[in-house]
Amino acid sequence: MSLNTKKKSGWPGLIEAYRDWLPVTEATPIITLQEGDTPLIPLNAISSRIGNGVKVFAKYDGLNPTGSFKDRGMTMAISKAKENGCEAVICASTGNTSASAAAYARRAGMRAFVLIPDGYVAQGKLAQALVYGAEVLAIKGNFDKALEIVREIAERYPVTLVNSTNPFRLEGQKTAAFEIIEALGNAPDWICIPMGNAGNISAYWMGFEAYFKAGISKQLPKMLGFQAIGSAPLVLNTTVKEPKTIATAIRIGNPVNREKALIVKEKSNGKFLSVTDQEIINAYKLLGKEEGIFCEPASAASVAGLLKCKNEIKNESTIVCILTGNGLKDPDCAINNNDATFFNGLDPNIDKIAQTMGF
Ligand code: AN7
Repeated sequence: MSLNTKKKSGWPGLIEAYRDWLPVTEATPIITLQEGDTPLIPLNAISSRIGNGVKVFAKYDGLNPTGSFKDRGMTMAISKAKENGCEAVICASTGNTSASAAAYARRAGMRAFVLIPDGYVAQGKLAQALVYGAEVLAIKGNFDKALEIVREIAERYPVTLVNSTNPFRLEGQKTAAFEIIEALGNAPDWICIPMGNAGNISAYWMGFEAYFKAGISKQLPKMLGFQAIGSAPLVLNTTVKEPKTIATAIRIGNPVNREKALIVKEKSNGKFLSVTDQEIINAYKLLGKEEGIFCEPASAASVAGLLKCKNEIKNESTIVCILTGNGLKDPDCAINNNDATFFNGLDPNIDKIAQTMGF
């Protein structure tokens, strides 16, 4: 037997992999769970629905260590916090940031305080925060209120804020753009991405601009950002007081990276659009049933948005949809939104089971 060299091995995590592109030094302690290096998966069923030689891919960032893209930012934010001697971090979260902050902070030996909107965080994410040892503070109020509070607390007390207002978060997250360019040999024509606080769309653009300026890619993508219709402050160009959507991850009414996102839209000649919860669920089911990819509802907004823009796609385009989080994060949504055939309470009898199977 010889060594299987096709096996992915030796990936050191994204800070080591992209050290030259990140604000770290030899003095920075690297807190990593070997995040990054996520697959770019061809979406064959969705590509053929669009036709005209269009190639659609999913950047499946739900395969990061805590199941979302937040790990890319958190390895940076926590490493820098550790370098600065910080002993506690805090964030407001719709769920994924809290899971990621808890994992990385605890790994670094820090306390992790997370403020969440009581009752609006998906079960898997809450489970993670608890198991990773976060100190969970659930408030009667939404994400926007929670963010207001943590910003104030981080000003007054010795805790570091690790929401996407922390510049190191976006630095880490920009590496996903590098990976896409490396996989495709160039930047794609379009990026389709869900938006909440709009940190991620801003981070992707930083990554695409950096590789473009360095001559590594020959073009910049058009950035298409999608929000749920009941929670679409960036589409409506306003603040939404009571955001509503099944995609709790992006249930955000007052995005902190609004200005950055508007610049990305303008510079990339992009677009912000909203999708309905039904369109999100349709895309979520389609990804599951026809592509074998289980993402969380917020992530499916990228594919829902792409399908909505179907008629504007140029022939032979290459498009990447960002699947930001893993479907296992939100089991309730999965159980309540699927087209599966599910017979329960069956007698353990071979003939009856075969009959039920239609034989
Ligand atoms: C799966 O965890 O804001 O536009 O507190 O979890 O960068 O905010 C999550 C956001 C998209 C939106 N997809 O990203 C949080 C949080 C998933 C997410 C977004 C989030 P941004």
